[in-house]
This record gives sequence, structure tokens and C-alpha cells, in this order.
Amino acid sequence: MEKLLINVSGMSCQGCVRSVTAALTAVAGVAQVEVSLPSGQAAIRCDPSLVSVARLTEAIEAAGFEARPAV
Ligand SMILES: [Cu+2]
Repeated sequence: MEKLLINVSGMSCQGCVRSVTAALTAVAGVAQVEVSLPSGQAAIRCDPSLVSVARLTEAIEAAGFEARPAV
């Protein structure tokens, strides 16, 4: 398992947090998702052979938010 951090902008409430969490959880190979509203970050534990950062940022953007991998 690999842990990835993605900066998410556009979240304003816990409903947004739930939307982002659901979008990421739906990606095959994602094991665990923690989204923080105060930090605007999503921490994702996933199987790197199944999941790419690009796939995760796409899922967040499809849910209506801006996503950028955190360094
Ligand atoms: Cu919201």
C-alpha cells in the first residue's frame, strides 16, 4: 500500500468532504480515504499497481473540485 496526498480546493463544508471521500473511495484499488476540510487535503491509501495519482485527481475533479497532487 502506498499513501498519497492530494490538495483539494473548493471544499466548503462537511458535505463537500463526503463528496470527495465518496468519489475517491469509488476508485478501484483505493483502500482508505481521509479528507480534511481545514487542511484541504485528501490522504489516500491505495494499491499503486491499480491506482495512479492522475486517476485520483480525475475522480476529485469529476465530483466538482480542483485537485493537485501534494508534494
Ligand atoms: Cu460543501
